[in-house]
Amino acid sequence: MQIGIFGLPGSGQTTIFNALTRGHAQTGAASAGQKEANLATVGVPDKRVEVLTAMFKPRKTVHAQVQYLDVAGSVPGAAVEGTTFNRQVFSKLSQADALLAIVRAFENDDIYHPLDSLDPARDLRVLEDELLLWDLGMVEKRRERLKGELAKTSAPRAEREARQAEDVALARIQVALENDQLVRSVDLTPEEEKGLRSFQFLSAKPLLVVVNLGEGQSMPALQPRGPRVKALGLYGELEAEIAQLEGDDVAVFLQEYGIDEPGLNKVIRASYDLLGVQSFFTVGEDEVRAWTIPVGSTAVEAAGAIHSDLARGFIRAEVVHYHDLIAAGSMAAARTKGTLRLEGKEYLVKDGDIVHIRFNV
Ligand SMILES: Nc1nc2c(ncn2[C@@H]2O[C@H](COP(=O)(O)OP(=O)(O)OP(=O)(O)O)[C@@H](O)[C@H]2O)c(=O)[nH]1
Ligand SMILES: [Mg+2]
Repeated sequence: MQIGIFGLPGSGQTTIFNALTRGHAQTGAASAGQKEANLATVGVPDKRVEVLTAMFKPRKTVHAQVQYLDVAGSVPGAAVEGTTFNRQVFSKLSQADALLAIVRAFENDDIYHPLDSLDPARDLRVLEDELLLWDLGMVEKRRERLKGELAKTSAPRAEREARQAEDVALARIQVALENDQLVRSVDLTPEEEKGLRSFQFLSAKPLLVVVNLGEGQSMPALQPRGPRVKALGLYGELEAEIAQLEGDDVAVFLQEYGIDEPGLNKVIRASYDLLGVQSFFTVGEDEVRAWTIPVGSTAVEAAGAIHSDLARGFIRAEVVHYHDLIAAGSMAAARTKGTLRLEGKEYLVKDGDIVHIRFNV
């Protein structure tokens, strides 16, 4: 799972990237205009994985993984002009599963704001417009080419029909974009969505808006557009400091500043929600491991996330929920209580299920 961070220059994107990844990427003037993106893979923090590790004492513990991508700040209007620089930035974002927009609220006269004033709601509109204009450019280009292709009457019928269907869907998207709506807001059939997936529309991706707050500031009002969007506030600079601390120091620091939990936990939770994914666990002497699957996945789909052989040769899944295992105290006790039970292929896996696949290939 990859989350692409973007924002206006100097909004604190790299500061928050560091907070989320415990990284040391260069921030501030020294990094301004840098074309190289920062990329880091981190384990998804999950207390349940720690508790299971203490219980099973495995040789190895593997957290679910999330990758953060931090690109250089986007200059407003650049998506329209399509400068090479911005094209590089936005095409990097196309690979991400979800986007994280950083909006500046912190005050600091020494740090340049490209729009000359602090206005988080406006900045979010500007960023959404950038995504929208990028997508509109792609739609226009593709429809222009389709026009030529549709004019060719010699093409096989099935091919012409597929192109016509594509053009119909793209026309709907174009109307939405021209009316300031994001691709996320357009109702597409599952087939249309599949057909258009290769465009990797930026405004189709779930969006998490993080307002970078200065000390003592509270969350400003925002009006994010469309569905599959969430907003939360983080004290970027503080969070980047917290991320460099170890052990007990973290709790002390958080308490001192009245922060209930590290920002990286909040961001992960919100991202999982937006992406519609959840975690299940596998446990044993060898390995305790967290896996990420879409909400609504069946037992056989969960097996497939582990290995295709497990899905192919699926017999049964032994399942116990994390809470039931903790309540029982051990696998054996959970079995006696009946909370560890056998489930079939169609069982809907829940967040926090501990799953053991019985299979035969
Ligand atoms: N006061 C204050 N300053 C911050 C905060 N977050 C970032 N800064 C400062 O703002 C400057 C820019 O931060 P960066 O994280 O480099 O910003 P960026 O968005 O990555 O900038 P570009 O990559 O150049 O677009 C740095 O000097 C940071 O120390 C914050 O929450 N409060
Ligand atoms: Mg940066």
